[in-house]
Amino acid sequence: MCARAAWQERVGYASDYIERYFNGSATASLLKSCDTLPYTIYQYALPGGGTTQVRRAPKVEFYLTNDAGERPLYRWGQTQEFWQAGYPMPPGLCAIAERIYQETGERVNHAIVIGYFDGTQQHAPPHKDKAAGVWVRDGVPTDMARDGSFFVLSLGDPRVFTLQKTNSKGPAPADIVWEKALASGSAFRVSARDNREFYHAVHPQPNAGVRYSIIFRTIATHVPIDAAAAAAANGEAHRFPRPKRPATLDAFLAPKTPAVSEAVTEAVSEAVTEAPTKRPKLDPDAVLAEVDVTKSKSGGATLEAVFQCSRDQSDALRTVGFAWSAADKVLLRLHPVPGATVSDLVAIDALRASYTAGEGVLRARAFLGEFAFNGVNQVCKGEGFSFRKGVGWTKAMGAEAYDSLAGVAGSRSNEAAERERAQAQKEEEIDAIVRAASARVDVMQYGRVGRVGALVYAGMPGDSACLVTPERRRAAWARHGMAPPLVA
Ligand SMILES: O=C(O)CCC(=O)C(=O)O
Repeated sequence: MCARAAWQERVGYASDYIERYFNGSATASLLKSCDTLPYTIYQYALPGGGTTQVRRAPKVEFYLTNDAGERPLYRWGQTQEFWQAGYPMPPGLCAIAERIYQETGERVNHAIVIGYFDGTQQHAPPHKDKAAGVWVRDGVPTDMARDGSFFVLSLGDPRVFTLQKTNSKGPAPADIVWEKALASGSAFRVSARDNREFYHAVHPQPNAGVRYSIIFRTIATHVPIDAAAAAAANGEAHRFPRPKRPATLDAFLAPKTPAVSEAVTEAVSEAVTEAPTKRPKLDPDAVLAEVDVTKSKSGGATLEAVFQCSRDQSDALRTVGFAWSAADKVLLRLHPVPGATVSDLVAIDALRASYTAGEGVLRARAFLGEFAFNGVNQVCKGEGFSFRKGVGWTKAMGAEAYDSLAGVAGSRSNEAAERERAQAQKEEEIDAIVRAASARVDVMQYGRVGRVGALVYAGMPGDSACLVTPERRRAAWARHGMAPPLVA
């Protein structure tokens, strides 16, 4: 984070607090976004066994996938049922992640938004974030990168954030390393060292108003996305019942006209803290017109597949319902229709079927957005399947019925043909490269040894420059597991 701001404070060994990280309008718009999110009550696995609901910190999780399309997994004690909770990071949060990178060099890939709706019910007991190198109970994973800071952005009514030497819920003054009511629009970077050395907490604060925090982290553990498990964890069954918005929050949502000195500070703040570079956001419609989209249709249900696109194009497509299938390395978007059948969805390869212990199981290949999930759910339910968290849509069926369903798998999918065409094209390109290299070696060889009989013989790169006989040539190519190309 920028080291020059006058309102910046050095904290602990190597942490920074910036009171005005966002200007007034950015703060108001972030606050508004946080105010409309679907907060989830996670289940926590108690150390001695059993679980409890984490009502003290309703959250919404967001992530950036890695190049393999896998999502970061940050385990802080939640039950496995919630490991897939969360959503791809929306553009507003991506822009903040980029800004953090520009300012600190840290590539954060994960953000949790926490809603503090009530001063006493919502709080964070003293703890350390689960980073490699932090002391944790046996068996607790440390998914955060060893040298990663975590970044706390605060919005709304300030809550006191405490860095403390012990994990006391009522720390003595001597235990407190630093304590501050974090201003709306502020950023607090807690360094890896300060996280290792100290505990941090947001203690209960009676009468505090609504506050949201957005905590960015760099997570080193990645797992493939499981669309069905994500839909279950994000589902209404776990929704935090939001209390009615208090009038105090409206005051934060409508930024006051700043006094003159405030306006000056704001202008400086904006100049100093403006995100230096933003990746251009592409228009998804324009991207759709540029890339090759393979469509598979059956009974009105359509599955669109995009095999090749740039990262920016992929980001744009994800905003319009495409999701990455890590297993098949393809971006997919499904449009189910109520009139479609389960067989249609299996035939276009939108759902994959398996059979265990007398039960047919259908799983989606990639994360289904809410709209597609509801459509598939309606179709499956209509044919007696029911959705089971972490598993997919299941139905008891005989082997014969299953075989007839599995028999249509992929029968209306154009993806396999497209994959074969792409593979053939790739092989043809490789052949062309080998032919060109071989011709080049021939030319060089011709210059060196002249013609031997009617043929010009090609060796392999790295072979010694001796006279190349047909035997030597064959042996050289064989060492690389290939036969020599014919040379006219
Ligand atoms: O919400 C905050 O300000 C802090 C939350 C926190 O300590 C955590 O999620 O680790």
